[in-house]
Amino acid sequence: MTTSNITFLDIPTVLPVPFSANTWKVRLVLNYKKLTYITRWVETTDIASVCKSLGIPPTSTLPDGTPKYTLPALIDNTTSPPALLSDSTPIIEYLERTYPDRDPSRALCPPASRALHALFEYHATHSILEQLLPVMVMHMYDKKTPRDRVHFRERIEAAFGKKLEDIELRGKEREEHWKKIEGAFDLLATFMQAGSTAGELFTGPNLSLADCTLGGILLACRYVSPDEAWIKVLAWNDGKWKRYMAVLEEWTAVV
Ligand SMILES: N[C@@H](CCC(=O)N[C@@H](CS)C(=O)NCC(=O)O)C(=O)O
Repeated sequence: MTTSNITFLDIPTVLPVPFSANTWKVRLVLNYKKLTYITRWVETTDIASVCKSLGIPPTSTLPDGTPKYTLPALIDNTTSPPALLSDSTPIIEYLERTYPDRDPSRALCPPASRALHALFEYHATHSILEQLLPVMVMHMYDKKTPRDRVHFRERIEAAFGKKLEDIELRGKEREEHWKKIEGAFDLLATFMQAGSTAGELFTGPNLSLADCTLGGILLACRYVSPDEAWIKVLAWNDGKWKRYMAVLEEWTAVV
């Protein structure tokens, strides 16, 4: 049995791997830093009750004013009292502070880069991650555990005021939406090509917070929609994302 001081809370699926872009973002960091950790799998249905019982803080507030709990979350028992963390970027900043690399060129998010990373995060969330729902919602639903399917349907249908099947775009609307997403990837590829010095990643051969954000989104595409989203992404920008993912592969183990 593996013993570890770090417990990472992630969401199970019916696949052998998770598919949340936000949890992948942190898992990439745990693997990159070669930290020993165990995963506690928590179905979406149970996130609030499990986080409350463990003392993990909420990440935002629901429209009715009650606290909203999300994953990823992380417990580090190395310290006393243990560190109880939620929200992907603060978790990564904590790991960076607590387990810095001896080689400064391997820093994921030096404090001076915080504003730029926040700007990138905003862009990636709004122009890519949030845009995936209308072309991936049924793929997500199918890959959730049976219990989580019920919870997912209730939550998303309440938020959108329509059935999941009607959120999913079809025909011409779907193709136009994919073009919009492709445009966001084109923009990234253009900037990355202009800025690249050594390698496929944002800042050279080493991982940065921006790579974790983008990597999480790409892993979500690969696992949620291997027959549509991932095939499209691989074909875009002269194979840029295939090469990019080949570099990230080293940090994608699920333990
Ligand atoms: N700002 C949070 C967002 C995390 C988030 O939205 N997580 C989703 C899974 S990808 C979640 O836990 N959803 C549960 C729910 O909405 O009930 C982060 O970056 O960690």
